[in-house]
Amino acid sequence: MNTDTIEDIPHCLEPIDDGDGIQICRNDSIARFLFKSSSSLDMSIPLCGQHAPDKEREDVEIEEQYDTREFNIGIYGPPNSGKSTLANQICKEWTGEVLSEENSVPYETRNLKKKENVKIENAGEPLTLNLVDMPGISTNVDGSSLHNFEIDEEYKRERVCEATIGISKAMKWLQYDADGVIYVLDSTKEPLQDVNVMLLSVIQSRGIPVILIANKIDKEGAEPQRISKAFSQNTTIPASAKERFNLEYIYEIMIREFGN
Ligand SMILES: Nc1nc2c(ncn2[C@@H]2O[C@H](COP(=O)(O)OP(=O)(O)O)[C@@H](O)[C@H]2O)c(=O)[nH]1
Ligand SMILES: [Mg+2]
Repeated sequence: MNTDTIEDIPHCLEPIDDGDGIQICRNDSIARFLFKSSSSLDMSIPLCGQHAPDKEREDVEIEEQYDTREFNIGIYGPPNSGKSTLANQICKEWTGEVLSEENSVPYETRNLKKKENVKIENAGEPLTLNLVDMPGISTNVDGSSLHNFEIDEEYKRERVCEATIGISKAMKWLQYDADGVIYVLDSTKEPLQDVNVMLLSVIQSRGIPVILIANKIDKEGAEPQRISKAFSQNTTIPASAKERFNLEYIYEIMIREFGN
């Protein structure tokens, strides 16, 4: 491959001058791919007429970025399954702060809520992650689920509209940013809904590790085994985010599934 000129570099590599006149590449994943393939690619040829980057130094930089990289974990699931409650429990325990509003009125979380640099630990094993609480994913965001709540019609329309935009952002995040997914379901509800089957298939087809949480097992009528049976290819953890039941086990599995 001839890399004498800037035109020969794939446009997605975005070479940036680091101040020393050395061109570095800010796109980690592509850089990692290129370094892994460096036996056939020469990355040290000058760009834009500047002097060649020091290959050894660049290797160290990329390696450091890789080692300290945080994992983007999205909390997905249908509305009201307890995503925000779980996100808040995790954040409260490890950062001392909450992340989202919890509410029995659907579509309370209508935008992505992100907490960066959450350091969790289990049995001496640490994991640093960016935790993102997602809006509830639903195929029919039409306000019908808000009928039983006393909400002003105008605000209802606004809430539904914002929820729809939030869902499209959450789907985009899944496509481009997610390194792992915590999928929260309400154990008192039938898990084999179109939206769950579709989303879990999408997640699986992208090779994103996923943990299923069979939430609300403190409630009468909870049947967490329905969830593990319906999605038997995934790890399912029965839990109660509200009562903090099984959180330690959730941390253990997060480190196992998302670590390294
Ligand atoms: N009984 C019970 N209620 C829960 C549990 N987790 C969440 N909830 C309640 O379910 C409602 C929706 O929770 P929220 O976290 O806002 O759901 P989200 O829409 O998925 O983010 C709230 O009233 C929560 O208090 C749980 O484990 N057990
Ligand atoms: Mg929420």
